[in-house]
Amino acid sequence: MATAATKSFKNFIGGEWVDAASGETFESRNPANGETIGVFPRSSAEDVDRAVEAAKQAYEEWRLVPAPRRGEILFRFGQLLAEQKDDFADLMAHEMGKVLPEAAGDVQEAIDMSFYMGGEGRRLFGQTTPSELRDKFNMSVRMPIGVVGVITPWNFPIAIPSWKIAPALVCGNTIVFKPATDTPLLGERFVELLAEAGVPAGVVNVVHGGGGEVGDRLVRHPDVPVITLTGSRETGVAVLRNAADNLKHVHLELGGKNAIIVLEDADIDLAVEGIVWSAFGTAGQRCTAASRVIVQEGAYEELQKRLVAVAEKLRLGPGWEEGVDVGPVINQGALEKIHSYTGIGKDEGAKLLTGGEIAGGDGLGDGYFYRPTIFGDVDPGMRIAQEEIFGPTTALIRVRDADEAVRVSNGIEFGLSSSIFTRDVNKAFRAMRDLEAGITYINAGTIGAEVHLPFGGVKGTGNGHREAGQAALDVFTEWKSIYVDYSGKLQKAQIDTPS
Ligand code: UN1
Repeated sequence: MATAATKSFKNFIGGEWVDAASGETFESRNPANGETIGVFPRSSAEDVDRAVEAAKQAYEEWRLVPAPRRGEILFRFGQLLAEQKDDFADLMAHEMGKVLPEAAGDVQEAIDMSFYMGGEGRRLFGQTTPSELRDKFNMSVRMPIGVVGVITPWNFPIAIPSWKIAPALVCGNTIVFKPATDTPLLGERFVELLAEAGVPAGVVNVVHGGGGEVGDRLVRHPDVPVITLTGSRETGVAVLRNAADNLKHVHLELGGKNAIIVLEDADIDLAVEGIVWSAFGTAGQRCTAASRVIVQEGAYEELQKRLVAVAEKLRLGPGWEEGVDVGPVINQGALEKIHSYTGIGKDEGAKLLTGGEIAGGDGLGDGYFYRPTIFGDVDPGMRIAQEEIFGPTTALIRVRDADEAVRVSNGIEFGLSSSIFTRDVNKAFRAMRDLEAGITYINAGTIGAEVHLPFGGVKGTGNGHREAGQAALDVFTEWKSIYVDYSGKLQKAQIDTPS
């Protein structure tokens, strides 16, 4: 419960901290113990409209700031974030629940992205090309687009906002940012630090509140030409539909049902480590989590045995405590959903090898803790092998050979991350070619993307765009082709043919 001492926070619009027009609020709670982290404005369309207006006005000046200067602000931001890395990680362990080393990794990813995109300020390369006519110069340049609506999830509450906001800013756009309602304080701190780094008033605005009000208004607002969303497939489809009337650019990063393949020739100890890290890290709440493990029959029994033994040793607890391996899941709804999949798996006839229960007692208090859960003898078509659970649950599937493994890995609606453990270079290269996913790891789990490579997926994971890497620039810019004729004559392309 909120007490008199609970701190209240505001929206950030046009450089001012303001309440929601309605005066309504919501609370952010610590998922490990239920304590209130803060009270935030429950905003509505009116607040979004004000923020969009502020961002639209700020755009006229920001787009003219030289890109290297915009990049320098990102360098400063990265520096400030590095100095405050421990504080941010600690807050993340409390507000979102992930364990401290992973929380520090989340912050590090944002530092990396800020430096990477800061450097982009001196690149933003276009092309120069010859003209087919004499005394004429051709080039293409990247242009900013305008106000970007940024809608982010709670599972990477600092990294993912940086993936969207850093490239959008260096390209010259302005932002209206809606952080997840489960992690609003991290969103607010992120923006506070951007302002401290020198981002001018109105260039980045924060509007707290739910997807139904704030998100939906952003998606439909005629003055927000770009929407970038990381969320569920269902939300992504709705966003795409609702943004269609305004022909918006929509960048979507949606679900995953990622698999690790383990072939008989693999280093089994290494594979077990990779599976544990990918399936149970962040309590399985990553788009890139390994929620399926596809094992060649000769390695199946051994791998299952070792995996279960390691999983049972994992320590659950609050993310900020030393020695904890798995923190809580984000909220009651998530806990119930994860647990319902345990029931579904059992009903489908899969064998529950370990876990499958809500964990309590022993210092776990009122937190939302779920035991690392492994199902064996899973059929590739079962719901637990097809649907995104977003929790610490993984499914072991037995296959005959590498070809069947790749077929099973591909046999889902998503296509984000994929992995294969093998010592056979031919099989590894075939998997690199044939796995239907935006990301493939060889002899590593399904998580661990780095900021300078494109991040995203094929099939139901997205709509063809990528964030991070150079690919992110395509989301936040439009190409302009420029023809400069210095001949002093009217030269007609395709018609005049100079010798
Ligand atoms: C996500 O799960 O939404 O590769 C992002 C990884 C992290 C990013 C995950 N660097 O798992």
